[in-house]
Amino acid sequence: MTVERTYVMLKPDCVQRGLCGDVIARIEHKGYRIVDAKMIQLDEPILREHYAHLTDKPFFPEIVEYMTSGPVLAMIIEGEDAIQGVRIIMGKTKFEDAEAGTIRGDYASSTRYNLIHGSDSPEAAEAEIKRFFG
Ligand code: IDP
Ligand code: MG
Repeated sequence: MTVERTYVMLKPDCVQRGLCGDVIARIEHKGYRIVDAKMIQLDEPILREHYAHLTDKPFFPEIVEYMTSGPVLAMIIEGEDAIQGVRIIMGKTKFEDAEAGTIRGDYASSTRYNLIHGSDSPEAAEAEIKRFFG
């Protein structure tokens, strides 16, 4: 068990649908705490960095359109094994794999509009916290 910090981002659909309170409650109920939080408006250059593994995909322009459609709530979340733990309560990336009881399984109606980002490794968490919080 290691106390970790992870980068979590509540995406524009989560903010627009008024689901931030529910999603934050799930994160807190899991036992994690918010270390820092801020509303930010993303742009294409930062998305090209953040989603560098996806820039060659045909759907990348749709991700940019989605992720710039409104503000996101950027957060640093801390807790025991928080990187993996947040990924578990988020649910899987693909719409058809996201199980009921997870954030995406309960609220996402497509693979693209899936409400939440969470770092997928310690290396990603460190880079993403630096990217969005300096
Ligand atoms: P993750 O968010 O579960 O880590 P990634 O593969 O890193 O998944 O993808 C980043 C984001 O890009 C997803 O959360 C989703 O919003 C979007 N995305 C991923 N795959 C697809 C796809 O096949 N079609 C449309 N959007 C996608
Ligand atoms: Mg990812």
